[in-house]
Amino acid sequence: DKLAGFVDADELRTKFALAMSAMYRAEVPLYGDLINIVRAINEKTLDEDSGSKPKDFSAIRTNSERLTLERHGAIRLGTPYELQTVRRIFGVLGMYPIGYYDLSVAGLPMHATCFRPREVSSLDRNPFRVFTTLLRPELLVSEEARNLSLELLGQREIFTDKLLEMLSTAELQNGRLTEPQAEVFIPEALLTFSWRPVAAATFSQYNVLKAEHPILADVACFQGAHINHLTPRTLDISAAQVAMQTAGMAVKSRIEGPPRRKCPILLRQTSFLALEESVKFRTTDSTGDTTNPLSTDTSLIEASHKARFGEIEERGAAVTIKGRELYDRLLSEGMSRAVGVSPGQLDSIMEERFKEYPDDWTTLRRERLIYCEFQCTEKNAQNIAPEKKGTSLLEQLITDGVVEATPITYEDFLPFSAVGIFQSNLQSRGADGAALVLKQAAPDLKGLEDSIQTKLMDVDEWYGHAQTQSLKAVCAQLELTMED
Ligand code: OOG
Ligand code: NI
Repeated sequence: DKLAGFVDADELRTKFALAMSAMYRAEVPLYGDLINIVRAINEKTLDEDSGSKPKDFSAIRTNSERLTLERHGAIRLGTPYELQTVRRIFGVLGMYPIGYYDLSVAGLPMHATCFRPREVSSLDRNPFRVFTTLLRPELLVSEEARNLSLELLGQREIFTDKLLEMLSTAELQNGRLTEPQAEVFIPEALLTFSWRPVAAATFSQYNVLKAEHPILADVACFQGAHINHLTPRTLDISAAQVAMQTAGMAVKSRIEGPPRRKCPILLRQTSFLALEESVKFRTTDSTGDTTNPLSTDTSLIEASHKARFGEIEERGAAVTIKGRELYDRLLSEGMSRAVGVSPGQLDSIMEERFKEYPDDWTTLRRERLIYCEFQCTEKNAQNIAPEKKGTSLLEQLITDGVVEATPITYEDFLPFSAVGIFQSNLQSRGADGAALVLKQAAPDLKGLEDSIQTKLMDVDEWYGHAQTQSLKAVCAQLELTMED
């Protein structure tokens, strides 16, 4: 729906993502190196693909234009107000909250959602997504840490006045901005997610929170919600992992997600470890002048903070609820057999365990383990015969070459992988070496929906809908009813 005079949301998202990528490259130069590694591997993989591989066994591919742009980032927010405002920012970019991720199972006082485009056509143009975490202060046992976090978060303002003005303007214009307005909006929005060299907290406040859990210090002590990684998508993560090691990066010891397969499913991820970045802290607290956190800039001290890292991902097919249950079961069986083993041994255990997970597209589809998009081919259905025993009409049409099935790409995240990424990048233990104990470890979808003030779209409904829409189109074209 192009409106005269307004910038298309897909276009604006691409501009924003490119600007964010340029910003992150300047802030974390290793990210630039990572992009180069991934680009080289993707080009090589696409070249090899243009050879002759049996279709049934080729991995999930995507058009190279989308691939070059494709990134996901992650931010950690402190309050419902911050989350609501971030929702408004991403809304202008055509990104909406999808999915609920509980991180309390791993001892993190947080839960998350993902902002991304909802339309397949928008995903194809630019699938930029942001994994967005919100602090759950109510889970913190330490009253001191909870109160201090809330005090710091209550004082900070991570959005500029100009940005808030642009958001109101967009909302009065049906969520759209004109070209000149967009030119103001993008840098102002970007500032929210940039690295601020001066912390909002004093050094002693920072240390109190860090001693409780490093994630608290990261969420509550800064003047912005710095983007903590920006991830390109690779077509061959195993090759990219080796290339990262060869380039001398401090790479995480193993790839998260399913083991290497012929038919990739879900998401495989790895990262280089967080860097020590220099940051200045005030030494006196802000009780004197709370409106200007820099009012005592004569007493800044230099220290460092570790939060930002680099990550790569390889995306596979989206799995159904049944497929996900099988994935979760095999993963947890593998993990329970892997206590105290090396990363290499863990990989072998997982590969062994996952032999139970079918690894060809036809079986995956027939057993309804993956979601597919269906399409009519050029070939006409001669006469659609009544079903042969044991095969559905749909499978028969696929066998006859009338209908083609393509696995739908997984566009979301995995909570266990996210936790693995979190943990490899923060010391997950407090200063005294004890793990952070939460008041309770349980998901709170309603709590996150109340905080964000909107419903989160259900991930399975989204894939189910995409599959059903494609089936409806096939039926209409072949003049069948869905019951057939
Ligand atoms: C988010 C980590 C999760 C992923 O790709 O699973 C994530 C964070 O560290 O803030 O980005
Ligand atoms: Ni990530």
